[in-house]
This record gives sequence, C-alpha cells and structure tokens, in this order.
Amino acid sequence: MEKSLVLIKPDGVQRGLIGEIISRFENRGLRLIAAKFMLVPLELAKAHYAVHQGKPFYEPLIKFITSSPVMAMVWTGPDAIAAIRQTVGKTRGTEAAPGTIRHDFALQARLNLIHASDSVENGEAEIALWFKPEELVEWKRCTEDWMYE
Ligand code: 3AN
Repeated sequence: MEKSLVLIKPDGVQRGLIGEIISRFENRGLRLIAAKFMLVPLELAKAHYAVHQGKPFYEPLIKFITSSPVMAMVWTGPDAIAAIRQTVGKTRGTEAAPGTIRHDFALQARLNLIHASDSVENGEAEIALWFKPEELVEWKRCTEDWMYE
C-alpha cells in the first residue's frame, strides 16, 4: 500500500490543530504507522525542501519549518497519496476546495499547516529522510476489513 509523509507544520501545532488534522485522516480510514513530535534540524529542513532551493520563498520556508515543533507522521492506505493530497487541498488556502484542511483552516501559501508527499516515489524518499525503518509500526486497524477491498 502507498505511504505518505505528513507533517503538521509549526502553524498547525501552534494553532492547536494536531487533533483535528489527525482526526480527518483517521476518519478517512487511513492507517497511522509512525509519528514523532520534534524540532526540525536545519539540515533535515534543507534536505526536505531541496527541490525549492533558489525559489523566492525558500529561505522563509526553511526559517518557518525550523521555528517551532512539527508533528511528523507516516500514513498508509489504498491510494494514500491521492487520498491525503485530496484531504489536504491545494497549496493556497484560497484555492483549496471547501472541506479540505487548507480551505477550512488556512488562507495563504506558506502558512498552510501541513505537508503531504506528492508521489509514491517522493513519499518513499521523504519517509527515509524523516524516519528510521524500525520506527514504522506494522499493524492493521480492525476497521480495515470493512473499508479496504
Ligand atoms: P505543497 O505543500 O502544496 O505540495 P509545494 O511543495 O509547492 O506545496 O511547496 C512546499 C511548501 O512551500 C508549501 N507547503 C508552502 O509552505 C511553501 N510555499 C509554496 N509556494 C509558496 C509561495 N508562493 N509562497 C510562500 N510559500 C510557498
């Protein structure tokens, strides 16, 4: 099954939205397989956002993601990448569909609460960056037999 790295970024943590965001993924039927609450080391932030290096928003983005704790998680499920991106919504809150996390709780691009992997390949690479293999927990939710075919 697909896996996605999900980060509740400093704005989501500071605004007390950890529970709300986790609930949305739980309600969707996805399975949490790893989680840690942490301050992001500068080197990890740079590696995670390497693709954005050189863009005008890169430096403020690095400053933002290292400024205050994040909740780093791995979620899995059938079509988890698409399902999670759909629940998260488009980058800018004003462009995200109603009912998505970013629509419901954000307005702009940088302070958009959450990161979610955008492809299976990037998901694997990001998970390897943020978690050791032994930190991924193998288990199954009892609801899955009634949700996954
Ligand atoms: P997404 O998180 O929707 O996949 P990306 O990967 O394009 O968006 O951007 C990564 C992060 O960079 C965003 N989550 C946001 O915090 C920040 N960001 C993206 N575009 C902008 C922008 N135009 N201005 C400020 N910050 C931005």
